[in-house]
Amino acid sequence: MATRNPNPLFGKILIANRGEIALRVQRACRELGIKTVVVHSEADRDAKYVRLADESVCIGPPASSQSYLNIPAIIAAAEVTDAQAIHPGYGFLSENADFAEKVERSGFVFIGPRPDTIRLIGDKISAKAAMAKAGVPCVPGSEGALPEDPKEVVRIARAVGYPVIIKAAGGGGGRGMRVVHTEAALVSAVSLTRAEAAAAFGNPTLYLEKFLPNPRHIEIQVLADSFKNAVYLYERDCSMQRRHQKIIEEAPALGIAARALTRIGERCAEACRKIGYRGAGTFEFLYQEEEFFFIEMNTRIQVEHPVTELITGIDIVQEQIRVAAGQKLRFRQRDIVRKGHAIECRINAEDPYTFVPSPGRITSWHAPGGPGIRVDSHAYHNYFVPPYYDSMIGKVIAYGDTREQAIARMRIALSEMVVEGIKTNIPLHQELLLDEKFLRGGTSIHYLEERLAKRKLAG
Ligand code: MV4
Repeated sequence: MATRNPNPLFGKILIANRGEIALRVQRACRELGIKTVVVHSEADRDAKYVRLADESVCIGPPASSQSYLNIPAIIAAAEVTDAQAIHPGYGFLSENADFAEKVERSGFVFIGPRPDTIRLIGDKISAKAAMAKAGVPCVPGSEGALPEDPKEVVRIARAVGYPVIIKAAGGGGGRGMRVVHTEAALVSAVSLTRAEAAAAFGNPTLYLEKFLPNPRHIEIQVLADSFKNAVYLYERDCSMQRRHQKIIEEAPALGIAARALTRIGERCAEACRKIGYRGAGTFEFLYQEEEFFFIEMNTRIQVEHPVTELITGIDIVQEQIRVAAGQKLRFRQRDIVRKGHAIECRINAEDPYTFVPSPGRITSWHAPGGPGIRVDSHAYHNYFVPPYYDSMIGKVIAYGDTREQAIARMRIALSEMVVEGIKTNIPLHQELLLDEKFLRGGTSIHYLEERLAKRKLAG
């Protein structure tokens, strides 16, 4: 006979991730009175968050392909520990529809959308078609996949108007894209991108969009339950990025009219209802000249979720767990009030000038604190940053009544923070927190890279 589960949510959740998000999910579970199982690789065996969990299971060697991406090992760990649900965190298997399906077929709850939804959204062409149909404004472009016939492709690009961008249906997050400025360059660019897409994603399907030269990256956080209730938790500005890696995120986004935000937020929530979305999700938009253009959606919890948590007071990870357990959303749109300003700096173990990863032992660690400061990190004094994974070792999030106060608190926090033994990007953050254009706000997705190019010349 199965053991009785007195928790109306879940008795035990398995966390199929590592690092700061494994700790973050663990904290949400603990607050909800849910026991945790952490799976880990041999490289993460000694991490403190692994010890903090109620149970831990080593699922393989350091290489992700053999541990954090090892579906049979993760499902076996859930079976032997008698977990009821699996939280995938971000990255790794979090947006893998086959994983979600296997989790559910094995009798566990996948904390995320239904596998079919992940599949629909994972294909960028079907995602865009679904969102356009649901009334979300999209970047103008090809209707569906690009045909094989080069003449047809030329006709489509002409109708859209140059410059255009060729994207892979299986891509996303900046992989498998190519900008084309002239008709003369189009056909060879398409065949090149098609070959790359086939090799990288096992899917040669492409689509085409009007290329927006200087947009901001604004995303809308949504939450939905299994009863077609959906709300939006406002926006985040994630334009400060390098090579598709965000480094600073904030909410609210500066200079966007409240009416425009309400309109786009409502469109996103309505789209969730229409496609029967469940869980937390993020609609990614390019924002240019007062207009939002949908590009893709993420079906996972995101790294930058804390900025939204701080301005709304909603614990997004706890809500993910609640709706996965079949509960109704506990609030309606009008209950969600946004207050103040939050900024997140991602702390990476890397050289702040060359961006070369800097794994190794942290010989000294002091986390900042004080009013309005939140630190989400699994690192500690003597922690060894393994070389096998992403270089992010934590996030500092500053909250204030105003953007100026949040920035001031972030500056103080980073000046207090001590990380020795490895290099970090804290000096880069400190530079940006004094940058005139950043302080003015509303910089585009290209700003950081342009600024870094100038720094190189000056340095
Ligand atoms: C675009 C674009 C301009 N026009 N699509 C890059 C990541 C992927 N999510 C979509 N991306 C882009 N799509 C059109 N039609 C520019 C980018 C882009 C970008 C977008 C968001 C954040 C950073 C970026 C950096 C370079 C290019």
